[in-house]
Amino acid sequence: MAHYTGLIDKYRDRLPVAADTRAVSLCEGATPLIELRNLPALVRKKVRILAKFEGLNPTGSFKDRGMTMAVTRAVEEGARAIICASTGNTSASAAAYAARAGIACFVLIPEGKIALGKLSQAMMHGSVVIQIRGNFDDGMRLVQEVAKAQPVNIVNSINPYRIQGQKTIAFEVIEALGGPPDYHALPVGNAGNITAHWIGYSESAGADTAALRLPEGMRNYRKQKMVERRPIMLGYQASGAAPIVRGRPVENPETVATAIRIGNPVSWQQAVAASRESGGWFAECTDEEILRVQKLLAQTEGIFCEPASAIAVAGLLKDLELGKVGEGSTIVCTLTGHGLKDPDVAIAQSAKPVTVDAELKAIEGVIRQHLPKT
Ligand code: AN7
Repeated sequence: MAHYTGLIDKYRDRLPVAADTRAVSLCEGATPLIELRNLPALVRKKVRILAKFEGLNPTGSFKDRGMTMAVTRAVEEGARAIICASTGNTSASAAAYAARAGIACFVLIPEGKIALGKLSQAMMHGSVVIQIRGNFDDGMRLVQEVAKAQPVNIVNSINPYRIQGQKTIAFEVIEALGGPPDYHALPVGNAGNITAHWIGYSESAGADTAALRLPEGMRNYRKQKMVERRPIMLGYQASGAAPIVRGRPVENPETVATAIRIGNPVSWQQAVAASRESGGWFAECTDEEILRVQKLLAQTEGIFCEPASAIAVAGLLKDLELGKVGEGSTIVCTLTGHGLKDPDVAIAQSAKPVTVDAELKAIEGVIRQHLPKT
């Protein structure tokens, strides 16, 4: 078997790159699809839930799928620098791929509102980190303004190459399952990812979609029908940052899931089109629900995702309980980012370490106290 060299090389004929385009890649993609073993029984539902664990990408989130495309194209176009606004993961990914490509990277982040792991990545990869006294939506607006006058290439998901790279997640799910799932659940922040998922599924089904906004000159990769149908898309937002659920922008979004602390998503219309065409819906989860399920996944399945990612499963469990998703279904949940991204939130909600003297007796005491009863 050939050595895996990343999603551009693998899906070259389904992506807007030339046969000889040299990919800027960190071998992103090919993430595992992990069947949940314990959670369905725990909630007493006869369903098959699979986690597409995007936290296992090179920088720990799904953003690498879009970033390999965006940076590859930026380099081809001769860009000297890229720029993005970010709640954290886009900045981490942009910083890494810019380093790989040997170009400069500027990231705008909301001061004090990005997870520590993500900040450490943007800094360590040598990007210029600009903290703004404002939120992601302010940053997004500023990036678009500044790119009009400065020689910087925007790598947020308004860059169509980002969406093209991210659509490959649907290709991988179809390959792994031998077809689409019945439902696909994921978090919705700036709404690029749900749009990309739907484009990937639509292309695989040989179907058209209004979610696809093609810039001039870009091919439509809708091909021969490889699968018969598309899944129902379930998009979940945090209650304090749920503009699409509410039907209006949220001026001051707030949630513990800082990755999706977004009040006015750029791909709002495309996401609504995707959801409608699929027969799906948007719903919300509270911070408490998000954190409860993040911990549940970590402690019953061994899967440590970040809070924003856990909302895919939290929302699904609610919709299972409501009977909106029926028993017998197969559901894929995209776990968008790794739990290590946000150590503060993880530590704050976990049992504290016990400190004892370095003596056998003390250790035995702790073991006796915590050993499961036979
Ligand atoms: C873990 O990094 O917007 O709906 O600037 O980091 O495509 O925005 C992150 C978004 C879900 C939402 N899960 O995806 C950013 C940023 C995680 C994320 C989302 C994000 P979109």
